[in-house]
Formats: sequence, structure tokens, C-alpha cells
Amino acid sequence: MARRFKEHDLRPVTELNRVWDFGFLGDVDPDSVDVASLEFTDRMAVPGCFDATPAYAGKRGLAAYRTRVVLHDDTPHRLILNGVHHWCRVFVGEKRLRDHVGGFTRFAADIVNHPAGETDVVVLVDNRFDYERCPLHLEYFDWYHFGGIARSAEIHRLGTLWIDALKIVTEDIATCRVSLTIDYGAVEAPGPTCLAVTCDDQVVVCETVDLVAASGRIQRTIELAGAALWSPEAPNLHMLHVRLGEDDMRERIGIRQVRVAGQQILVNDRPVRLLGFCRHEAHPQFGCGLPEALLVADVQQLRDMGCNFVRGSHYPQDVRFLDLCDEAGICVWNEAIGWQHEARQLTDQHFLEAQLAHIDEMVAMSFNRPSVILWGILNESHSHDPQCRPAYETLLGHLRQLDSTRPVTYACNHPFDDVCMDLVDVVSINCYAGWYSGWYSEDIADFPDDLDRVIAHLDSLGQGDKPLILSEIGAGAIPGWRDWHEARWSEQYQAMLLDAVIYNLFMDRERVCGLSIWQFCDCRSSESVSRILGRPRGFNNKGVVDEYRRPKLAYDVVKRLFLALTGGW
Ligand code: ADA
Repeated sequence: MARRFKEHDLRPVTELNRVWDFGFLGDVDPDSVDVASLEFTDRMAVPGCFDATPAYAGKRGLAAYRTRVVLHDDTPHRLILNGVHHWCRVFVGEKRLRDHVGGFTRFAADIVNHPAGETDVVVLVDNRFDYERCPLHLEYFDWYHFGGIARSAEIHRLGTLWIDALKIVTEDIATCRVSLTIDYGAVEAPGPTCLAVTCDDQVVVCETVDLVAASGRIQRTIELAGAALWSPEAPNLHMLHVRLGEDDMRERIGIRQVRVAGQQILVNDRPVRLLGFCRHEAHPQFGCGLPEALLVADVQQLRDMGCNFVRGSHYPQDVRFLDLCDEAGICVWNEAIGWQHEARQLTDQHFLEAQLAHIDEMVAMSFNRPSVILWGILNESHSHDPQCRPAYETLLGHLRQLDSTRPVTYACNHPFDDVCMDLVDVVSINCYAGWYSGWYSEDIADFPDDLDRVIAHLDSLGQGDKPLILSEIGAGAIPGWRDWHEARWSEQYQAMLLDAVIYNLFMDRERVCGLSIWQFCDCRSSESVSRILGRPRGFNNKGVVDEYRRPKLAYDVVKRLFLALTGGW
């Protein structure tokens, strides 16, 4: 994967980010496909979204990707795909390896007992909506579900002993003590094996470990005395390199702890005020398969506006983007996929099992990223319906089990009848005062009263001692639309609304510890008729930059106010 650092020195890794053979099969049942008789009549870039290219724009169906790989020998190899949308089936040669459900997360397909030499990797990719096969992507969501091998791909030669994962936790910031968990696999029990760990090229572990099983876990605690901590203001990073036998893995870490204390979120025991945006991974020419150049540009604009916070809405963020946030000191709310789910999904075991597997992958792929300070689930789902509470208990409980080091939350748009708020560490409210009608006022002038009502209600529930994030608020603005009336859909109206929101939210109150404006950039919405009729151009136009990242009037308003609040970087 195109990371900001080389993940392996010893392990042979071949990136598969190139143009693959491609064929669009259309409305075909994947179970009816004979891989040997597939015709690849076209070509497609990986990473990328086939339906973000002119020839396949708007098309939904089964597609086939193929590329040639070399298997070094007959030891295990691992194909790693960092995001395929939004269902796929992976083959090596004609051998089916696995299916995968849902985009936005990294997964592996292991190749074992396969003869050395050249062979084909074939991936059947489906961007159709099919609840039985893939309950995570649903047509009514307010974003376009692009299809393809949207994030990077690579193949690893694992050899006879390999590191499966590294997990690093900051245990104590005063002594810079971190715990290191190494999960390994092997063809057979390796026996006595060299374990060497360096941090910033300084040896911190060097020993022989007796690995008596073909898979297992090694745990060590190391003190990195004097190492600089990670914080939004000073995002210091350190390079950890682990060698186990003839394999190795590198991970870049930030020594930091995040916790909630009363109404504040603390990073290294210091309150942090989160100012930023909800951000979709979307672009007209790349779909949700964004090139690094765009990721860099997005971080530049976020920093330019004085942001120290991004809510990855509404799915796990690309690890390449998280790498850049690690370096820029941008805190991230990383969120499992979800959008206004009701009881029919939240009481369906099929849906919940897909969510749990998706959450496993989200945590595994981003656990070591210091920029991720908060996990989220189930955006604007029915947390006000008692039938749905067990789903919140299951998913939030699973998140806490996977990661006890980060607070958890969900964005709620029914604060006055929510029945799950006791389950989260941080209360997050979506409020569209001044835009929609709902529990909030249609006139933005009444926004402060709306907020005070929510805060009073939280207090009455006994939830007033938790941090409160305004996780969505905003207004649509058609790019370039300047209107004498300054009415809704004009850039002037959006600028006025955000000015009022930011001023009333932060200038004279401490109660709200974070704001993620909806949204950073315009993005294509769902093609469903019920959705698109409320979305001029077929886009969600609430970005402060348009889909090509061209600033609207509101950009400078947010920049002026955020920089005034933070005193600049
Ligand atoms: C909701 C939802 C967002 C977006 C927004 C809007 O808050 O969470 O994804 O759809 O509304 O633009 O209406």
C-alpha cells in the first residue's frame, strides 16, 4: 500500500497498483461465473472506481478484474486489498479464495499450497445493491456507492513464519511506556526464533523467543524514554520496526493517550477542542478511490481552514489519509459504515454480523494511527427505538472489546427521545437548525436556544457529564450560486449560517467540545429517485468546497473563525 513509510524491508511485497485487465459483465449472478471463460475486453486502474470512468458511469453490475502475479515459491502468499466496493469474490488462477462484504476496509486473501510461478489474480467486483450478499451498502444512503478496487492492492510472500499484526498501545505518557503485541503465523511451530525491535533505529528488544505453536501472540512492554509525544499541536511520530525470524513489519506510532473527563476530551491529559468537518471520500473523476495527490490537497485545505478534526463520514477512512492526519495533527472520528438504519436492519442478525466483521476490519486497519481518537457507528440510526438498543449494545460493546483505549460515540438526530445515549462516552448530535425543519428551528437565529434545549435535556437524562460534539450542522450551497435574496442554496446563506453556528457555539460557551461541519466537499448522492429529487445536480451540496475542491464563500468564513478560535497553527 502507498503508505508514508515502508512497511517491510525483509518481506517481499509487490504492489498491484497498476492498470488491470477489466470486463463489465453486467447483470450476472456471481455464482454463475466460470473464471476460466471470462473475457477481459477493457482495462481499469487500481486503485480506482470503474463507475467513476466515463464508459461505466452510472452502471451497476458485476465486473471482473485480472492481473498477473508471481508466486515466489510454494510457501504461503497473502493478497491484501484495502477496499473493494462493495462486494467481491477473489480467485487465484481458477481457485476461489474468498468473498468479502463491504467497502472501505482492508482484508486479506491467503494463497496456500499453490505452485510457484506466474498466475492470475481475478477479482469479481459487484456494485449492485443486494441486501443478502452485502447489507452494508444500501441505496437510500445519501452518498453515491461507487464500485471497484477502490483502494490499493498488493501481494506479500509470507514464507514459513510471518507477522500477522502489530498492535501498539501507549500505556504511560510520563515514561513513554508502550505495550507491543505481535500476532504471528507459521507453516509449523518455528521453535527458537530471533525477535528484534527497534524504535527510531534504537534497539529496544533483542532476544530469542521459543515459538511452540504455528500461530500465537508475543507481548512486550517497552519504555521509549524521552520520546516526544503526539498531540494535535505537536504530532510527533516514531518508527517501530519488528523483526521476527526472517520476517518483519514496520509501524509508525504516536505516543499519546485519549480519554474523556467530564465534558472534555483529553489528549495527553490536555482538553482538546475539535474544530473541523465531516468528510466524504469522493470525487467526480475518482469516485471513492482517491489518489494521494487529492488526499494531500484535502489535508492542505483542512489545515488552511484551521481544522484539527475530521469526522470520517460515514465509513472507515483510507489509511493513507490517516497517515497524513497523523502527520498534520488532525484528530479523526473513524466511523463504521451506516446511515439512518431502522429496526428492520438493527434487529436483523445478518446485518449485525456484517457490521461486526466490518468493525473488526476498521479497528485492525487503523488501531495504531494516533490521529484516530474516537470510534463511531450507525450514523443517525434509530437510537430512539427501544427495539434497536440491543444492536447499539452489541456494536458498541464489540468496539470497546476490540479497543479499550478510545472513546466511542454515534451521531444522533433524535436527542429528545434517544434511549441509547448512556452507552457512549461522547454524546454527538446532528442539528440542522436553519436548514431543515425538525426538532430544531428553521431560523438559524434560534440555534442557540435549540442547543440550550438539547443541553438541558442531556442534563435531565444524567448525560450532562459527557463531552458533547455537534457532529453535523450545515447548509446547501450550489457552487457559484450568488443570490440577491441570499436564500437557501445560495453561497451567501451557507456562509451566514456557518458564521452564526460557529460564533454561537464557541465564542461564548465551553459546553460543546467539538464541531464537525456538514460537510467538507460536495459529493454525488444516491441515484434513488426519492433521494435525488432533494439533491440539486444529484449532489449533496453542503460542502464548503465543491466536488473539485473549489472554495465557496463559506470557506473563508470558517477559516477566519477557526483560526480566531485556535490562534492558528
Ligand atoms: C444527515 C446525514 C448526512 C447527510 C445530511 C444532509 O445528517 O448524516 O450524511 O445526509 O443529513 O445533507 O442532509
